[in-house]
Amino acid sequence: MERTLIGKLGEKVGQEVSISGWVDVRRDQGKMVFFDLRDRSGTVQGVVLPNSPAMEAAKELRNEYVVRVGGLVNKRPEKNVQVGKANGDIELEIKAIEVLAPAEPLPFDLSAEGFNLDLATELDHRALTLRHPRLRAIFKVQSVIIDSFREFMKSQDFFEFQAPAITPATAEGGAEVFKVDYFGKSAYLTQSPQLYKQIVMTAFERVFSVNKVFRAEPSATTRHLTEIVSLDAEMGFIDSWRDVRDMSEATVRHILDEVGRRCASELAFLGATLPVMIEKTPTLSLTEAQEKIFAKTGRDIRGEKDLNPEDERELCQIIKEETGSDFVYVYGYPTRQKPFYVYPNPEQPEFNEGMDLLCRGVEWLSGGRRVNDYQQLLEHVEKWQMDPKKIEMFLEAFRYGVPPEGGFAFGAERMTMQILGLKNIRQASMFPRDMHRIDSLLSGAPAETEL
Ligand code: AMO
Repeated sequence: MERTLIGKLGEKVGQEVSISGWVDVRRDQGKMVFFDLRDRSGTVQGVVLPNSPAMEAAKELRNEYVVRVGGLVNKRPEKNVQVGKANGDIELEIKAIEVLAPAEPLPFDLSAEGFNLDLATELDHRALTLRHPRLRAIFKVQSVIIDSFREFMKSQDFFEFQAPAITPATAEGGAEVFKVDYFGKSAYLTQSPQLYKQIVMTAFERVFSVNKVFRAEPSATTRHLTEIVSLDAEMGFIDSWRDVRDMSEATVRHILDEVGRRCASELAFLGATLPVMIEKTPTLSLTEAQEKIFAKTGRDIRGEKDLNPEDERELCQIIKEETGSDFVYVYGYPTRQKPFYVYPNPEQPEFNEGMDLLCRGVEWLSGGRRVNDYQQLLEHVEKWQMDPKKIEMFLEAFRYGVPPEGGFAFGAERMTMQILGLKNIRQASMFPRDMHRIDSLLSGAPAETEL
């Protein structure tokens, strides 16, 4: 008999069906055995009655056995209906069971209610914990974030390209880069598709990419990973960095709308509320942000080159209280604080036209206007003490006419973590990498890596 998906069983009341999936939970009650059965479309309760021909086979089933089950879809009696639960009004009377694959006894309780692992154990057993509804919900939300980023970019006429992972130079500067032994020569794992998205922009005008990027973050924090999914965009013919801000705001707004629309049950299950994006997200210069924090808390960070995590948390709190917005843009960082490609403000060249978007106390996104004048780029390359030979491919594009341009990028994991209110970014990465972990803990790593 053809397989019916569990999510479609409601349409088959009174009919014999065949379903395939996993044993989610087994419950023995007197002479009857109950199973929750699970496939990609949902779960359903099945019952094996005492005189059922399936009783013999039912005896050997444990959680996570893979089975093909034949039976009759029955309406549940009124008193047994579970209101609001998918398939809560039906039950499968099981008449035949075929084991497709057995499962060893589980090392922990994987049931929806009983699952209660510390993060390190959850990560050590990702191969199993991924099956839990909480984890599946998190990664469903993440896939909608990435999908809706793509959809929005395409709707705005951005062209998708694939950026290389192996690069001859570091785009973002700093020491946070993995060196690769490349046939005896040195190369790097890409920190960002930055230079490539700028090159590709010169051919296609509006471009985006969904790429793995690598950061050799030497510390273990709750918001840093060494491998992330970077959602990048770059656009030509802007008048100022504010056009980039507006495009990034519209992108985030679309993503939030789509997550709200397509993940309502996941958000409810995870107890998450979407961050509030008001009509126009508050936008402050770094100096204004520092003044605000000083005025509100008395903590004087005026003149600092950047906001630290505490400043970011406080600024978000202040903005939330003042405007109701969970988001705030901060622009105008000291020019030398940011990478060489960021455009200095012509009126105040010591500050640049770079920006960050913060939400719920954490940076989600960076971007801004770029230097598009070749001579100015060369000056920056010299000032930032970079080797022009290593970025010759990038420089070549800028010798041949590049319009005023800018772009932005955000990390899919940060966004997932902050939308869902997760405490640790590792929960928002299916196979997180940090300085202590590649699948399992690296030798010599401290046992406690939950920071
Ligand atoms: P930046 O370095 O700020 O900017 O990175 C952009 C966004 O990527 C995320 N992110 C991280 N998430 C988790 N762990 C990390 N180690 C990590 N590093 C970065 C954050 C951050 O806001 N080329 C510029 C972007 C641009 O100007 O277009 C860049 O890479 O969400």
